[in-house]
Amino acid sequence: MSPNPMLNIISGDLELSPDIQEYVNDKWGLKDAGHEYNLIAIFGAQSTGKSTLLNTVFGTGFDVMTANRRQQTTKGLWMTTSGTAENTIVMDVEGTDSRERGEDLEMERKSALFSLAISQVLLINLLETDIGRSNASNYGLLRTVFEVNLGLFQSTSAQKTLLLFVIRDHYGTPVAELSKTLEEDMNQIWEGIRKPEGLEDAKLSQYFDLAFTALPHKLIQAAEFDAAVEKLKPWFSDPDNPNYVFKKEYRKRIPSDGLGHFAGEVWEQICSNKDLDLPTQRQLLAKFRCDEISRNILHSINDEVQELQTALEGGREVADLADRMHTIYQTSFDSFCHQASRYETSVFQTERDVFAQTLHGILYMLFAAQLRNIHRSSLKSFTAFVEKLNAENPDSFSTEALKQKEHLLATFENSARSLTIPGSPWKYEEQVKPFSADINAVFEKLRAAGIKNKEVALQEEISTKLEADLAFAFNTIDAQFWPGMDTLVTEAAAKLPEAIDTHLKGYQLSEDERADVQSTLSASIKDLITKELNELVDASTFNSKLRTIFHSKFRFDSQRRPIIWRPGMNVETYFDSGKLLARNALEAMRFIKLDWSPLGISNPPTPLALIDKKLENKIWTQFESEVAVEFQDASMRCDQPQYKIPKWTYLAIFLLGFNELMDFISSPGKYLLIAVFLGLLYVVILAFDLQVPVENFIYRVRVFAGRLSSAIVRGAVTGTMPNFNDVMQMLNDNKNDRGTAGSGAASAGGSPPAAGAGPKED
Ligand SMILES: Nc1nc2c(ncn2[C@@H]2O[C@H](COP(=O)(O)OP(=O)(O)O)[C@@H](O)[C@H]2O)c(=O)[nH]1
Ligand SMILES: [Mg+2]
Repeated sequence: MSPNPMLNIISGDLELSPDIQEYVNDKWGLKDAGHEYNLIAIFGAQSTGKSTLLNTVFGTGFDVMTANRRQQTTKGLWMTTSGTAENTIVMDVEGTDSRERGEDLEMERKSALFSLAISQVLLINLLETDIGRSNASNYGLLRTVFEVNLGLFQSTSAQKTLLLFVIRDHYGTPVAELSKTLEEDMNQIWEGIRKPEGLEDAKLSQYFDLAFTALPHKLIQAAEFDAAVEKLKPWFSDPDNPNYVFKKEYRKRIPSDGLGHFAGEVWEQICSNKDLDLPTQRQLLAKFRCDEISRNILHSINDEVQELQTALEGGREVADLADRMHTIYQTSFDSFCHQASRYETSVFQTERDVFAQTLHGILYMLFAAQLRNIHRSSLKSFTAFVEKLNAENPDSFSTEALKQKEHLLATFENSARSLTIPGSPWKYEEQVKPFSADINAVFEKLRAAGIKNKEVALQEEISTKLEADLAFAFNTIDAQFWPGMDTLVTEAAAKLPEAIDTHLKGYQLSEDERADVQSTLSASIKDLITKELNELVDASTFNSKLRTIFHSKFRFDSQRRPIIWRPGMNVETYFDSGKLLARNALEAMRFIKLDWSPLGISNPPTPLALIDKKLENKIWTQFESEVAVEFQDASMRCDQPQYKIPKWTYLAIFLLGFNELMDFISSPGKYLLIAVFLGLLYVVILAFDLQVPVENFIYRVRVFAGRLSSAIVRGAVTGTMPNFNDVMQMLNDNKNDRGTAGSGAASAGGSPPAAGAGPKED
């Protein structure tokens, strides 16, 4: 079997190899060994068969000086693992009295320090012949070992190292006797060394255990040598062997995955001639390794965390996030504890807490992002849900919306709770609070909107009904008008509570809200009635209303039969009573005389003016001028005497008109032109809106023609035909008629007619 790879961990130029940890981890397979590995180093004079011994016992491949190469073979410190003993690192140390380095005690001291800092067992290789010779180079080396050991471990006397003396070229003298001599020599050296303050009385046995073995000369007694080596091997490989050297108490408590760093730090301390204090070094190592382990674990979870982060930044809720977060946390935390707990407990415990906090910090971003997404999507879905309720199912608004709200709140709280890493400082309740506030705000906002919608719909419904009722009520304006309007108000008010209950039952209104809706609707009823009343008394509308009222007396009799004006009828009586009614109606509409109290609205201190003086004048003047014409028309009919046209009149008309008839038959084109001219005239009248003046003109012509024809007919009957003076008189009368109409119009700008002042009262 070929030996395991070897590493020159410290070169002949005292450079430390940067590859130690790589060799430990990969080449020697000790990465996960933790504390379960052994480390042994050998000391002794040059060319005393140290490398040969290690190779024979441990199956290593250290260089051995041959007859051809009589110079120093092993430069610096070499390390490898045993092929025979499990998890055992073997270190071959350069000889100390080599020709090249001569008396380089500094190198000896550094090697001793380094070996003691990391090894459990030091093999002290010496020839039998050297024992008892206090000037032997080995003894000097051991003095160095003892001194530096005191510096290294002064504060931890419990830390022991085993010194296993291998007596080479053993021949004759019993090992026990040699051991005794060696032990005495060691104690003597111990007594002789300078001890730090406070450790003056320290004993060698507090720091070192001593063990002894002997080997015959390899070349001279080859078979005996081989047999002795075979017996020695189990000392290093069999824990059950009574001489087993790698006892736990000798361990330097450097986990295998920290050996490289530790060796580096120790070597740097040694080379810079600083005090090397192993407990401090161990703490530094622990800190270093905890950081490194933490970094590695965090690096290993980085991809997954990034992936989750990206998904969450996309606004999506990650379904199995809670499970994945818990797994990431637990696996990382366990892995940290597993690796880091091998190092100094106090450092480990502190670093474990720091690591947990780091994990909390990383996972908190996921926790917060997930909750932010749930928050957003829940609000969105809740808004849609509640808007749909408003639109499609308002009758069960509160029940359904509250149910959904509770459901979303519970889901959010569950998510927040399940995402919380136990032991983390996160307060999931603090995430629930703003969500709860937001969802409540959405609920309140959409509920208010729903109520407003319903209120508007209800208002429209009430308006439609009320407008119809008002249109009916406005038909008659008499003494019953305002009492009738009061009834309307009372009825509308009485229906409100039930209407509100029916329309808004889904919103479960509070008393205050109900009162608000009711007062809004009451106000809208008042506004509508007021508006309609104002429209009613608008000059043009109200004028026709007044005429209708006037006509109820002037055109219809008490049985509502149309009146036919006949001579001898008293037009003034009809006219005056109609005008009085109209006048009363106008008077009645001066102010709004309504009791709003059924609507919960107190009446204003002064009556609400509907018609001011100016409007009243305008309405009345227009009304009077219009009914004046009707009065004249009716009067004229009643003034006309009854007559019959005698039969001969028709014959006379035929005879007198014969020429015209003939003229028409002979040249119809002339008459056609006249017809076209008349047609054009009509179009012009229409186009320039001249109907009223033309009608007035025609009316006057008709009145004049009526008078004239009456006079002619009367003349034909009485035999006194009207003369020129009579006709002039008639034209004058006609002018006076126009004067009457003109004075009516003139009074529009002046003082209004007082009640009953216009028409003559009966
Ligand atoms: N006297 C003696 N020489 C040995 C023994 N084993 C090996 N040698 C020889 O000593 C020389 C140096 O051996 P090496 O192992 O390189 O010694 P190192 O310098 O102490 O490592 C070689 O020529 C070996 O053959 C032994 O048990 N006794
Ligand atoms: Mg050697």
